[in-house]
Amino acid sequence: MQHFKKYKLTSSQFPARFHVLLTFTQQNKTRALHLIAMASEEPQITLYWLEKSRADRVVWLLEELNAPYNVELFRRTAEFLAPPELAKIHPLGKSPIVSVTPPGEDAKPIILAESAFISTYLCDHLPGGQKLVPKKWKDGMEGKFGGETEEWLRYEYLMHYVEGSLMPPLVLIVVFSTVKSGAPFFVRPIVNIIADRVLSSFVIPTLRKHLGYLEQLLSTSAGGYLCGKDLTAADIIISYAVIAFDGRADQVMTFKEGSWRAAYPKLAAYVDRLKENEGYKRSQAKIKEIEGNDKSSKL
Ligand SMILES: N[C@@H](CCC(=O)N[C@@H](CS)C(=O)NCC(=O)O)C(=O)O
Repeated sequence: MQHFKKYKLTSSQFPARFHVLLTFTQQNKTRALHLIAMASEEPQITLYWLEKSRADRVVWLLEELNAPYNVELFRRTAEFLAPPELAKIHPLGKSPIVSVTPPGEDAKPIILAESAFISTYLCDHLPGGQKLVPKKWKDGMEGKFGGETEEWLRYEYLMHYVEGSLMPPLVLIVVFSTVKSGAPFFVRPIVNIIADRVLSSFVIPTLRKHLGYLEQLLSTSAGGYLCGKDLTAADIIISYAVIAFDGRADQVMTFKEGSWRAAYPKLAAYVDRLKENEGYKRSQAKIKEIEGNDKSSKL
């Protein structure tokens, strides 16, 4: 029996968002997508999206830029890991992964991993991508030490900071919570003592430093976003972390002000601002649509 899949393509080439629904067999998929790329003279962008993952950032980025893209859906395993099929796309098997096939008959797909690199590549190439990257040089200061704008310095820093510094303590909180709840009952008391000790002596204090630091960055920003008055790709990259934190902060930490929102009001307002963004809302609708697909692994 043949399995038919539906692919939805959106195109920024048209004044209004334009949707084409195509139905074809799984075997013909690669050839069909390739033909579409050639015919439209657009690159073929595929996002390998893992449920409940950082790949949501890339959905927002692509929606923000009104870019045409396809999604391949991967469900997590019972252990909450990525399924082994993802490692066929990139050896580390982590999401997000994006493949970009340039137009042209002999074009080979370029495989991109790491959220910040994916974002930089897409902003460099997609129409409108540069609106998400601050201007680098102050006028007349091109190429000089200290000639960079404050917005650009923040942007470049944040693109490294999110995965390099902010995500590790957040991931550790998830890991230790899972270890605590998943330990067999006869060792659970000892596991809880060890996990709580690591959390309270290292992870939570580190996270408090980050929260204070982000509050300070927002206090000194020239606008409502982390780099300044405009939304940048760095805000999109950090959104996954701060929005997820908003959802569980008061369960994992205590604050003398009563709640995390009371303790860090500027950061809380920033989280709300991100959620109000039209591109973010579109990405949430798209994620619902992706998640709603059958459990057979691919969209
Ligand atoms: N530094 C990478 C992190 C990628 C990553 O760790 N992704 C997680 C999902 S949030 C993943 O694929 N986890 C599944 C696994 O490791 O099995 C990035 O920024 O893209």
